[in-house]
Amino acid sequence: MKLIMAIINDEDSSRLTTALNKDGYQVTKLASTGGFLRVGNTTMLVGVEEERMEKALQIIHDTCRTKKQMTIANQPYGTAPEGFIPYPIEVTTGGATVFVVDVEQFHKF
Ligand code: 2BA
Ligand code: 2BA
Repeated sequence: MKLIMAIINDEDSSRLTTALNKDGYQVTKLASTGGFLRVGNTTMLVGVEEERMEKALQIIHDTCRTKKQMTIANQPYGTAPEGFIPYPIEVTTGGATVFVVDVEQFHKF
């Protein structure tokens, strides 16, 4: 058995849970926080039989594609230089950071 740990955007978590459940995967969703941006993200734990792992990874890949979107570059309140004009920048969102580890034991008590 393998344990998939997928760190994803909050906005993709509901769709991913639905997609995995639809294919019979059980999922545990944890609220997490990225250490760099310090904003919330979602960590999904999926325990799977080895032969069903690739399919689960495919679902994660297909559901959490990266997308480019425009946002407004903002300076923290009080630090913007006088005359600073907020400007649009392109950022990449979505995607998934995925770890797969061997499960030594699996119990349901
Ligand atoms: P990603 O690399 O796509 O990572 C998204 C989130 O996945 C991370 O959130 C973190 O929660 C998790 N993550 C990624 N790699 C990990 C690892 N090796 N171990 C454990 N968790 C991991 P954040 O830390 O808030 O980072 C958000 C985005 O900021 C990252 O997106 C990356 O594009 C950028 N980033 C992170 N650290 C950076 C750094 N030191 N310098 C420049 N950009 C950085
Ligand atoms: P939930 O996913 O909310 O599932 C709660 C209970 O609903 C499950 O209890 C199971 O009895 C039932 N259930 C789940 N999916 C089902 C389905 N597709 N069809 C019919 N009944 C279903 P448990 O199996 O004792 O699991 C309790 C909680 O443990 C789960 O909450 C989930 O958070 C976690 N979990 C269980 N197996 C997991 C796995 N392989 N990977 C990740 N998390 C798992």
